[in-house]
Amino acid sequence: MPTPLQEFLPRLNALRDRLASTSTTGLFNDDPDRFTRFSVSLGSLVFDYSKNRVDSGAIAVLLELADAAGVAKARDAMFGGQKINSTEDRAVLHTALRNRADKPVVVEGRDVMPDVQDVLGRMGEFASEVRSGQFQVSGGKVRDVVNIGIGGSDLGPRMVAKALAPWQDGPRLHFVANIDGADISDTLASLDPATTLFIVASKSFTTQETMINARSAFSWVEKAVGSAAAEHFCALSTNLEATREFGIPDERTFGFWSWVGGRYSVWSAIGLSVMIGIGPENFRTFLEGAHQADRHFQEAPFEQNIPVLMAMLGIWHRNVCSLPAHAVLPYDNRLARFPAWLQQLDMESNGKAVTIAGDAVNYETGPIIFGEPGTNGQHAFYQLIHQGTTVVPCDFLVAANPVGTDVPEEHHRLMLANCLAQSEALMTGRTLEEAGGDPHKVFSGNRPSNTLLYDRLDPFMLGTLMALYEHKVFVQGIVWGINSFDQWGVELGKQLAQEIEPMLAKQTVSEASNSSTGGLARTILGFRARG
Ligand code: G6Q
Repeated sequence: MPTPLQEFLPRLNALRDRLASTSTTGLFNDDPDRFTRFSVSLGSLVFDYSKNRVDSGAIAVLLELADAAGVAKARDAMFGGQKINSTEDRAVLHTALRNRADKPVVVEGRDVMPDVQDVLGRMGEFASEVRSGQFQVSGGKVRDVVNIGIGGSDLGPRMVAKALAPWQDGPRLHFVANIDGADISDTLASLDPATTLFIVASKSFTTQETMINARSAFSWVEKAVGSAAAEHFCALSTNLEATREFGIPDERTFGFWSWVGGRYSVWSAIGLSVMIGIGPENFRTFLEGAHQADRHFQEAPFEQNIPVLMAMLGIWHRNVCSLPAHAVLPYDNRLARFPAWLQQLDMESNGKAVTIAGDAVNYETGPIIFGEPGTNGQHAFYQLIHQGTTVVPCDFLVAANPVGTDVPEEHHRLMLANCLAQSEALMTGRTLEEAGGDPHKVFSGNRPSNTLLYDRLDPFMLGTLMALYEHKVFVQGIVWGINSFDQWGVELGKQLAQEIEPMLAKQTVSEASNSSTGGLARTILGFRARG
């Protein structure tokens, strides 16, 4: 049976072909109110999607598709605690972590909100004690905090910590993720073990990278402070048995639940490093910002619903216009890690080729996500975005006001002008005539973009932005009929690494399954023998 997407594609393709005869600039010329009609506000954020080559007819059909695909029902099932992550038999409830309305959220007959509030309260107390110096490690007040975690236990808190740097008045925050010993060595090189607190962030508490980094950190502290080393550790995990075995007492372990997916976990105990940095109150404001987006997603009609519109424009680009990539371009240096965070959110969630039922899909799913902050990217990969053979839809993110900068206002004004100029250049292009007959200076134009403009990047706005993208990814997963909440694609490599590592340890590669892996392993051993 065809999926709703397959059923709608002929209609959408016809609309695309009809629109191909007009330019996006032409659509603006035809409709002086286009910006007003193709933008939506949420508090002090504006989502402008007017620079996509779509008209109200195309938007209407896309929203009809969202309806037919059952987005509203699926959304209510997620918020309602149903086990929508069917391949792992789990509910998906990161929204409960920021449920500031404190409405009951029932999973298997039990309201999870008291547990959520309890952990948030404990995190708040601990964070306050660390910040005030009431909590002491062997060298006294904590001066540095190192979050050890990877994937979802790293990308969210690391991105948020950088984004909210002006709010940071606690100990300095550091993040170690990579199994490459250079990561932890370089981080520890400038730290004093006596005044450093380590947060071991791992839902499973079995992740190879995190456990080896945690053990190396422990040895480093132990060497300096002896038996007091354990005082320097706390844990964020669902696996109490393993945290205890590591030697971290329950009072310094902050739990969460199976219904919090790794890439959605910054709202849970995994956000502790951020909370220590910016304080519990600002962390709660961050949750409130996300809650605003949750309510908007639940309550706004589809034609005014930012995540639904973002998602369906993405479907238009991916499935109707066959565009393989999507760039996220924050004109905000503190959002430098936002593209990396979004890469995991989007590509791990929607990089799937089978439907929930296990059938192969015969349409495209998640795009390749990439990005860098503007204006840096302008001097790098924007060339391809403007003139390359692949059209790349872009999201521009920008704040009207700078925060916590001590330089002339001109910096921000110039950045804003650049941001607006880029989306305009992508859309309008430059004809051969305008280029003085030089084909190298021609820009095709009609290159689509959205702009997310907000008053300023603060904890509330960051929470809103992140949650809007989470829901966008969710909606697309529903339209594609895939499970956005599992990540089996990360398993095979992990398994093979476990088979390859003993070959390197034993220095014999006879068991290699193919001549490339075997050849590379032998070469590695050769290089290592030479030192
Ligand atoms: C995210 C994934 C993955 C996970 C890491 C770390 O959705 O599940 O990125 O967060 O593999 O896992 P642990 O927190 O269990 O160490």
